[in-house]
Amino acid sequence: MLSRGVNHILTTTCCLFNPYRHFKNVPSSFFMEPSAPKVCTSVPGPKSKQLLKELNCLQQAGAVQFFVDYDKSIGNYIVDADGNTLLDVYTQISSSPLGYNHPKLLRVFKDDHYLRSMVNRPALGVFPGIEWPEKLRSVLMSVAPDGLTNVWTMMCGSCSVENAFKSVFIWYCTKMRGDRKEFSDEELKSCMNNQPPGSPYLSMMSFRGAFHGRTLGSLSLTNSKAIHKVDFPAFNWALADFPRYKYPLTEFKCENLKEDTRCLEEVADIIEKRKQSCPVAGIIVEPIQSEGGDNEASPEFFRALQRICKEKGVALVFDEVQTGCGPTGKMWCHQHFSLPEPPDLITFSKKMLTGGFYCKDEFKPAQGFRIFNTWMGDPGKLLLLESVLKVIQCDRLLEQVQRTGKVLKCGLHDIESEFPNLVNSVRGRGTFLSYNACTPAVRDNILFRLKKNGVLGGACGVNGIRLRPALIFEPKHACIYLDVLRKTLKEMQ
Ligand code: PSZ
Repeated sequence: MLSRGVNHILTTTCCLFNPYRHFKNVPSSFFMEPSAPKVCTSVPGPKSKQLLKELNCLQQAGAVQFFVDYDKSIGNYIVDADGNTLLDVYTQISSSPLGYNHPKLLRVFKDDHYLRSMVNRPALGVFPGIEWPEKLRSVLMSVAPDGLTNVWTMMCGSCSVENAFKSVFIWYCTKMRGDRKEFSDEELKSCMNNQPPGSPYLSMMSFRGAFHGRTLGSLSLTNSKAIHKVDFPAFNWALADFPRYKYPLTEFKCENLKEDTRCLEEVADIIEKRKQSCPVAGIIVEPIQSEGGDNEASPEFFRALQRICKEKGVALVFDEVQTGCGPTGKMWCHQHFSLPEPPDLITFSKKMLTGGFYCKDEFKPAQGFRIFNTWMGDPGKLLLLESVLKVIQCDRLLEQVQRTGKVLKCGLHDIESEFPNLVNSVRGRGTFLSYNACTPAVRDNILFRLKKNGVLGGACGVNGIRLRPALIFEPKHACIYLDVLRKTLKEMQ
């Protein structure tokens, strides 16, 4: 007799070999997902531990949690090397839009033409394929925020952020030059020695607790954890406080409003103070600070921030690498803020599968090669995104995110009132939700026990636990998460 666990793995595997068997305008539950998590060994189990030994011989693999069987993982369930099946609410650090082995995505490269686009990888900045402008229009521009008429593709989130702020500096310097269209000899000469005026004293501003990437430029904007930054030279760029709210929001309206004002005053202050020495050319902000602890700020905060940027002639970049592509219930999180006008630039990656950024026309440099690298993204990723966007639309996934998010948030509020000694401060939008544990140690213990009980979750900030399910997470998955969390917290009481 096969165990139930093995049986279901067999069922899911059979489904993988013929993934379109049940696919005709049916929503995501057609996946033949398992009906519940199943944990049969410790996680990591013996096979993962053996693989970890092998990997550690080749690199420092201290961050690896376990090894994954990507053939057997399906929908919202990740299957590890030891056959454990976990409900995945972390989804590759929030970067899987449709879960594992979605039939529509498996089909993309069965098309020979699409396969060739992937195999013959172009240097997109110099030799784009004949369909590239049309693909950018029909895929990326179909979900572009209003008013952002330009788009660039890039390899990853950090690379998108780097090139977005390079665009900001080009924009700022062009403005400063006024009618002079050419670079001066002095500028061209001094930049070759990393000196002004060619390498100008200019600053980006980011917020305490922000995460914008790990490449050397973006790392100067990142401020979530010292371990990310220590040992690396950094730009002396500007940092302001990001609001830290008290929860529940309805009880602390006054305090939180004061917090908004305090942070906004600091932003305006810093811009003024730096004006002579190292002017702020742009501000970059996450609509919800993610790695730094899922810190949210009010729509009023963001509207006021945009007003300050306008008044001071500073560009505003929204970093939607983690919040973009639907998890908050809208395509872009900043669309919750009713901004009077679009942000100047928006960076994306993760669920969008390709990195890149949108920007207003005025951020397009006058010359070629100024925003450039070899691959400038990957057309194959855009072809996958094309299918992702179709599924989001056909399966009405943004509505599903809103529905599932309500079930989740409501359930989390119930749980925080049942276990006030363990968890608090439930927050977020859509299924982009989180809560705090009472201490960092309790947070780590909750995540460890959640895994033992079949749920793969993620940490953020000092004591935060975040939910980052795929867009195909349904209310029934929310109920499984809530049941497992409740069981876990009962064990800890
Ligand atoms: O530890 C890490 O390097 C992590 S864990 C999660 C991320 C990075 N997120 C990446 C990220 C992000 O959340 C935001 C808002 N902006 C930029 C980035 C950088 O993206 P990648 O990792 O693709 O370079």
